[in-house]
Amino acid sequence: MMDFDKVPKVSWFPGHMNKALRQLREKLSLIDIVIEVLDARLPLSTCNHELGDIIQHKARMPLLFKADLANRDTTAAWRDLFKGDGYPVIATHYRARDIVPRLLKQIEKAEAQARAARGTKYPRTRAIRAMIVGLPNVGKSSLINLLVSRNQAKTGPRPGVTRHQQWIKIGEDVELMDTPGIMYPHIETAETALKLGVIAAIKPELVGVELLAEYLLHVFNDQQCLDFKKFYGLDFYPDFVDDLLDGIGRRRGMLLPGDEVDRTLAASTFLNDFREGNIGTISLEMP
Ligand SMILES: Nc1nc2c(ncn2[C@@H]2O[C@H](COP(=O)(O)OP(=O)(O)OP(=O)(O)O)[C@@H](O)[C@H]2O)c(=O)[nH]1
Ligand SMILES: [Mg+2]
Repeated sequence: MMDFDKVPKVSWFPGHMNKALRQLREKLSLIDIVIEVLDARLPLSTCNHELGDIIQHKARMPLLFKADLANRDTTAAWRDLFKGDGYPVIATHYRARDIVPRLLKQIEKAEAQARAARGTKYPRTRAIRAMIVGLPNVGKSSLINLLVSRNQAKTGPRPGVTRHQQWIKIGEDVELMDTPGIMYPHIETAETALKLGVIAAIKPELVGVELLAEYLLHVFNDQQCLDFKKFYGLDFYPDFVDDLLDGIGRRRGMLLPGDEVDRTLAASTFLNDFREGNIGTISLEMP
């Protein structure tokens, strides 16, 4: 069992977070729907619990992204949970073929739902304006690139609104703000910091790559997800992070003078292989 007491307390600069929230509030006055990109492996910890208060009656659509890296059944359970709470949710990833039409359909549905909930009687007279928000590294830019590459037509800056805001037409009836809103997490426990570090939503160095590798090994062992043994050509299942890093380091020749394994490099390799989906698809949070 991992000892969470050794995880350093990750501190945040409130000014940083407040600025992001302030900018978000300003931009929100221009939009009709917020697409909140969540990491499918970590939907709860990548979700912003203040967002509901900020966007109020506007439509909100959770997008369980990077679903190719998560456990299929767990993602389905998360999707059902969000659905049960009344959210129009989609689970997908950047290589999914049908992503653009699915997203457009869901945006229109969500916006109609939100309008009905507000009791709006009049029909819409302009395109639906959408904005993508999410924590660092969850895939916001990849998603925007996907949407843009299908439809390069950028509409110019809108006079009288925000001067530098670009809107991208992504469907007959939907426009997307070209810059995503960056959110910051609330890190309440050491385990949350570890989870966010593992998916690189916070700088891994803030927690420490060796600690992150230890946590990831703990999760792999816990979930009996042991593909990494074969991937690294290990002839044993490591219970302890020391054995894992030693195994990876020796197999890959990550040695320092004196025949010592470069543990930081071995830990980073393990984490990168996880982030790229090379050592199994697992979820870090269960509904
Ligand atoms: N496997 C997988 N990788 C993805 C997916 N989407 C994005 N990535 C990768 O995740 C990393 C981060 O993606 P970005 O699109 O840059 O994420 P972002 O939210 O814009 O990140 P910041 O700009 O740093 O906040 C990149 O290496 C992407 O290639 C996905 O659906 N599946
Ligand atoms: Mg980005």
